[in-house]
Amino acid sequence: MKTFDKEELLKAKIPCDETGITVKTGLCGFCGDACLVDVYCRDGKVIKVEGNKSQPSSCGHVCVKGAALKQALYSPKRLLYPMKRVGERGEGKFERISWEQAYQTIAEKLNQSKEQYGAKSTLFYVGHPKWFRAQATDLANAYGTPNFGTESSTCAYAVMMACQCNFGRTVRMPPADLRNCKVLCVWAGNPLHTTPLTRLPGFLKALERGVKLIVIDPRCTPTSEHADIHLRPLPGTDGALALGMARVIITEGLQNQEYIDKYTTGYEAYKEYVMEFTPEKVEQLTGVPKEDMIAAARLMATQAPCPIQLSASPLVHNINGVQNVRAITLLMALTGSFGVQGGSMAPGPGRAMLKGGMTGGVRERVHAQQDLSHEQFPAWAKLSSQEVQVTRLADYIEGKGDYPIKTVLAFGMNHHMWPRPDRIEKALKQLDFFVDVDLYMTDTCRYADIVLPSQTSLEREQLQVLGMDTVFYQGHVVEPMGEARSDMDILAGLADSLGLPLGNDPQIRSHEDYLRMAVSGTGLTLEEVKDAPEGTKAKRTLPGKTSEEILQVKTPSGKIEFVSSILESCHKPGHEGLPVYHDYREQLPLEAYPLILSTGSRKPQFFHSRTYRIPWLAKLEEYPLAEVHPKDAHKLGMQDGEVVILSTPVGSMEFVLSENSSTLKGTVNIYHGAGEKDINYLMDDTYLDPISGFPGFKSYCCRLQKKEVSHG
Ligand SMILES: Nc1nc2c(c(=O)[nH]1)N[C@H]1C(S)=C(S)[C@@H](COP(=O)(O)OP(=O)(O)OC[C@H]3O[C@@H](n4cnc5c(=O)[nH]c(N)nc54)[C@H](O)[C@@H]3O)O[C@H]1N2
Ligand SMILES: Nc1nc2c(c(=O)[nH]1)N[C@H]1C(S)=C(S)[C@@H](COP(=O)(O)OP(=O)(O)OC[C@H]3O[C@@H](n4cnc5c(=O)[nH]c(N)nc54)[C@H](O)[C@@H]3O)O[C@H]1N2
Ligand code: SF4
Ligand SMILES: [Mo]
Repeated sequence: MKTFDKEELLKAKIPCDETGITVKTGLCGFCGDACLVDVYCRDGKVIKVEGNKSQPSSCGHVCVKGAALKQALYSPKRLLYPMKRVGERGEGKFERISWEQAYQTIAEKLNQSKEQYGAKSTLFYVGHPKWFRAQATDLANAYGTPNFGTESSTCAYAVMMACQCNFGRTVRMPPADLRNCKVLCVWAGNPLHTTPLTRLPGFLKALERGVKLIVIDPRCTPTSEHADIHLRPLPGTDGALALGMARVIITEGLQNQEYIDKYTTGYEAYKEYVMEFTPEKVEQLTGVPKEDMIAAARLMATQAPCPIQLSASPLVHNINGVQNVRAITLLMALTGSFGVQGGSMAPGPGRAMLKGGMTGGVRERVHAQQDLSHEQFPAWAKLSSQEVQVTRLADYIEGKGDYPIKTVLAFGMNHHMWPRPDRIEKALKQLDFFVDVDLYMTDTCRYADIVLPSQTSLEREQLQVLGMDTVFYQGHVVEPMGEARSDMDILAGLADSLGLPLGNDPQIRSHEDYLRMAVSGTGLTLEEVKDAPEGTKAKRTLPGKTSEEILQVKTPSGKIEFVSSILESCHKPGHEGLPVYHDYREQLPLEAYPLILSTGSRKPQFFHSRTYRIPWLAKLEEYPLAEVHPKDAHKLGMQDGEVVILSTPVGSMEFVLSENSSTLKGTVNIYHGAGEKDINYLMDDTYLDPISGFPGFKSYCCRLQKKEVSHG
């Protein structure tokens, strides 16, 4: 057998005594999936990251972003020390300070701001990192402001609002019973790219079982390739499609009348309304051939229960988003697919849960009715998880709300996530005081007065429930870089310097207190989970639920509501009780901007703004491409790779044209978050769903023009 010398072993990164390379199990924190990964370390540094074979769901794989964790960890843009701004806002000139100085200054400024303008003029904000939202809400409460907001102002909550209108307060995003369904409908989701390791295995197993698959997506994706029926509506017309399918089901007598009679209310009004959506009208509105729509409706109803799997964002990135998602999910009421085995929100055993939850939703906010979005978005106030809707951030800072925001304390704020980052940049310059806590010196940090360095998932201790009831503890895989601290330690430090409590039972004074509190939900102690590197079986799980329990829904009427009493009680335009279809195109200047612009459909290698700063990943697509169907490109006389000018009613920017036959004709697809090249600079920040306040990211309008080449 050939033997290898040390150099060869090192080059191949082989873990053994000779190389000193060890493999530790870590949690990748790049996206929300938190997969287990094998982290190869040498001399205390990460040298490579691979998939972990013990995790059943990932089968030992890691996605492209997880594989680049090393570069994320050691990026030269990492924040290593607390810093204070010494240049102009936005200029990016900072000077190192100590943690004590930072805490002291922040406490002084926050107290000053409270005295001068009142507590509510301070906004607390948490971006994508979600695990400490509850404690951030606690701090906002203790300080006295109702203005606590998060990245969920454009993600997930609008879907939850729609589901809560239909199925009651506790139903957020009903999961599909992939183990038992005979037919599955994936409506606007691409799990093969977006939740590759958590959702994908269940999805693929369902396909192996022979489940019939309906995919509803304007584009062709790896997910739609598995579909028995793939409907390709024009973006944002899904409400009309769903109502049309409902009409087919009802006119053909395929609805589950027994279920409807027993568990729902408002059916007669709904039945009357959907009759407007004839197959011809629906084809004309959506572009979906009527025969295909009818076939999908029949499959859904005859093979019911049929769970409809939703994702957090594409459908609600539309100005009729909440109503469209209501129309879609009500198909599950019509077919008796909600709350039953093989449908969605199926009965089943309980699972282990860490205490404290993901969102601030577990916390009531102080003076909630005084938050800045209460008046404009009453349904958001009634249904969302106790937050202020912050999409109008620029307006709020500029004083266009009831009162101006003067101070912002943010964790992971990325102002590129909203429409018109340019307006937000201008507004951030007007703040009295701004703190941002991040892993990197981001574009947003450059506007802050103080920036604080936070730790990545590999640097901090973490807990995760694997499968149904295995609690996994990850210690520090590597020592924290520079003086970076865990967000929880930072929150606790801020609370201390402000003399405010963080939580009631128990008070949290450190990251470790937080871990102790979180693990207590599983009946285990921190010591017990620390002693078991492979994970520990929970001693406590949530109680399982029966179908009858699930179907005692918590709407005001106690039934599944075809006519939403919560929306009706808002007495506002667009808040109809029925899932009314309003066509967004009526609001757009389509003559001048005839192409439908859809932004932000996910790519496996990108995660919003953050992957653009990681060389391995950024290189895969250096500038966001404007993807169009080849036939559209030819019509416009444009070619793949050509630099073109894309204009919307807001402005123009250059993009590289990409001919892509998976794009629906008449549409342009662009990814978002790319710093100066961010498509959000061209999105209108008043183009919002009146119910949720979500921007119409997935269905706006644009035109493409050739770039004049100068021949000088
Ligand atoms: N790699 C990667 N994964 C991610 C993210 C990421 O940035 N990168 N982001 C995470 C986040 S924050 C989210 S919210 C999720 C999103 O997760 P997904 O929803 O699964 O992903 P998207 O690509 O946004 O949208 C899925 C599909 O919806 C289609 N779609 C767009 N508009 C419409 C429409 O109007 N109607 C219909 N029927 N379909 C439409 C798109 O063509 C796309 O193929 O992904 C999460 N996972
Ligand atoms: N045009 C368009 N715009 C969109 C979308 C779209 O589809 N199209 N999608 C929207 C959706 S669904 C979403 S979810 C948002 C996503 O928007 P964001 O969540 O704001 O996007 P990220 O780029 O992930 O930025 C999060 C920031 O948090 C920092 N961060 C990461 N981990 C930590 C941590 O542990 N602690 C701290 N303190 N900071 C951390 C990152 O470095 C980054 O600066 O974008 C929205 N914007
Ligand atoms: S899907 Fe990829 S980026 Fe997300 S946690 Fe898993 S390995 Fe990390
Ligand atoms: Mo999202």
